[in-house]
Amino acid sequence: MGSVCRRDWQKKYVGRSRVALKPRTTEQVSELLRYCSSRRLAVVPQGGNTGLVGGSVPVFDEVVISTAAMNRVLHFDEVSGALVAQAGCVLQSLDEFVGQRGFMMPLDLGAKGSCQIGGNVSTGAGGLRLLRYGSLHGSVLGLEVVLPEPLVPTPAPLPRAGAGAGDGLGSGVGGKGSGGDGRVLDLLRTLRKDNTGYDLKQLFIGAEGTLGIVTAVAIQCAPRPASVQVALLACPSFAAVTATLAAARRRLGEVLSAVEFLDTAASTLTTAHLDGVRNPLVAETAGGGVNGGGWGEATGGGGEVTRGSAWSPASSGASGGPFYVLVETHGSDEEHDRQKMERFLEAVMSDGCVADGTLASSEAQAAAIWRLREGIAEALARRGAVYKYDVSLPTSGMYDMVEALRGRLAAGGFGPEAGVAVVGYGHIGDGNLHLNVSAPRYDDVLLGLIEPYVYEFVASRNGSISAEHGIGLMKAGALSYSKGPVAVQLMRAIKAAVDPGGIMNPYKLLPRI
Ligand code: FAD
Ligand code: 2HG
Ligand code: ZN
Repeated sequence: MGSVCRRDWQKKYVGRSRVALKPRTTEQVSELLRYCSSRRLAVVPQGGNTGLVGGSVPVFDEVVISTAAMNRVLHFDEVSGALVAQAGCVLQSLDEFVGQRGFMMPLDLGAKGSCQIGGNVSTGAGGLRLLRYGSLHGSVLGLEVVLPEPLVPTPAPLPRAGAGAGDGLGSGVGGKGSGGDGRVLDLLRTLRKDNTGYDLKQLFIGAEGTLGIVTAVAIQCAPRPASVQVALLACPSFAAVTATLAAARRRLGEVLSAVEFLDTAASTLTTAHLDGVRNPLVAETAGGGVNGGGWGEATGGGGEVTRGSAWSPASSGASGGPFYVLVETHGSDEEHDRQKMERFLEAVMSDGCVADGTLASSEAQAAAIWRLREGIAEALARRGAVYKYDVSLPTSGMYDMVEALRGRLAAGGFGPEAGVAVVGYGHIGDGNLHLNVSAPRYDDVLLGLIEPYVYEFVASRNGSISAEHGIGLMKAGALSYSKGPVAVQLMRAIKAAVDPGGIMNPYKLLPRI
C-alpha cells in the first residue's frame, strides 16, 4: 500500500496500515465489513482523501476501505434533477455529467477535482455556494449505507400486517432492496417529500465514517444558471465587508449565489505561492496597495506576479485590510443580472463600503477571480506548516478573532518576523471563517499559544469549532467546546447502537473517554 492512502492531504497525519481495499460494489463493501466485524478489525473509510481534519487516514494500522473504484452514475432524472451515484464519484466529474444535461451539483469546493460525493456527504461539506443552494442536509435525498455487523443477531422482525410469518422479509435494519442482508441500510430514494418516521439519512451526513460506509448517494441538482456575474471588491475595513454583505443580500436578492472574503494576508500569500494567480485589485509592482483604477476589468489571471522570498515580511501578511470580497450571482437573464450587479456596485461604492472593484466580463476573468479565492488552501500548504481552524461565528465580530490571535502570537514571539502569518478568509455569507496560521515549521510552543485559545474564543461567542470540515482526529478532544454533555452522551449512544464493535473509524469525531 502506498503512502497515498495512509497520509492526509496536508501531510500532517500518517498511519501504518498495510491494507487498502478498493471495492467496486455495495455487496463487496458489505462482505468486507462483515469480515472486519467478525474479526473486530478497525476500518477507515476513505474517499478522495482531501479532508482537513485527519479523518480519512488511519491512526494505527486500521484497514483502509477506499471508494475510489465505486465511480458509476446510477441514474439521473432530467425532469427533477435528482442524481443517484456511487459514493466514489468525483464531485467535478458529477458536475460535468449533470452540466451536459443543463444542471449543476448543489455544492462546489476547491477540492472538487479529487473529493468524492461519499466523502462530501460524510463530512457534511459546505463549500462556496451554500448561501444559495443550501447544505447537504437539504439537498441529499437519499443514501445507501453499509453498516458494521451487530455483535448480537438482530431479532426477527414482526410479520407485516396481512402477511404470513416466514414471508421472506429481511431481518435487521435493511428495508427495500436490502436482499435480506441486514447490514445494507437502503435509504436510496429520490423523493423531495418523505415524512415516514426518523430521517435516518441525516445521521450519516457529517458522521465522518464513524457509523458505516456510504456506498451511494441520491442528491438534488439545481438548474445550471444561464447567467453568471462575478465581482471582486476591495473594502477598507471589516465593518465595510459586513456592510457589503448586507447590501448584497438586500440588492441582489434571489440571484445572489456566493459572498466570500479574504484578507490582505491571504491575498498576498496566495499570489506569492501559486503560479499565474493574481489579485486584479492589487498593483503588481507595489506589493500590496489597492490600485486606483476604479471599475476596471479583471485581466484573466494570466499576469505575472512579482515573487518575493517565501519568508519575506510581505508574504507574512501582518495586516488585515484591505479586505477582498467576491460576490457572485446565478440567474437566468444576463441583461437583468448584469444591471442588478452594476446597481449594487454603484451603491456600495457611493456609500464608501467599497474602495475599488472589478466585474468579470468573461468566463476566463470570472475563473481567475475564483482561483484567487479557491487557491488559498493550496498556497498555504505550499508555504509550510499550517494550523487550520474552521469556525462559525456571528458575522459582525468575526474578524476580531483573527486580530486577537495575530496580536497574541506576535506578543509570544511568533509574529511576521518569525515567518508566521495569521490569515483570515472564508464563506462570510454563511458566517464561516477559515482562520489559518502559516509557519515555517510545526512548533509545540506555537501550538500551545493557539490551542485551546481559539476554541475558548469560539465557545465564548457561542460559535462552532467546526463549521464545515468536521471533527476528525484533529478536534475530537475539543468537541465539548461546541457540544454539551447531553449531546455528546447521545452521540455516544448512537455510535454504540450502530457500531457496537467500535470498528468504524476509531479515534475520530468522539472524544476519548
Ligand atoms: P475524505 O477526505 O476521503 O474523507 C473525509 C471523511 O469522510 C473521513 O472521516 C472519511 O473516513 C469519511 N468518508 C469518506 N468517504 C466515506 C464514505 N463513502 N462513507 C463513509 N465515510 C466516508 N470542505 C468544505 O466543507 N468546504 C470547502 O470549501 C472545502 N474546500 C476544500 C478545499 C481544498 C483545497 C481541500 C484540500 C479541502 C477542502 N475541503 C472543504 C475539505 C474536504 O475537501 C471536504 O471535506 C470533502 O468533502 C472531503 O471529501 P473526500 O472525498 O476527500 O473525503
Ligand atoms: C476553503 O473554503 C476550504 O477554501 C479550505 O474550506 C479552508 O484551508 C482552509 O482552512
Ligand atoms: Zn471552506
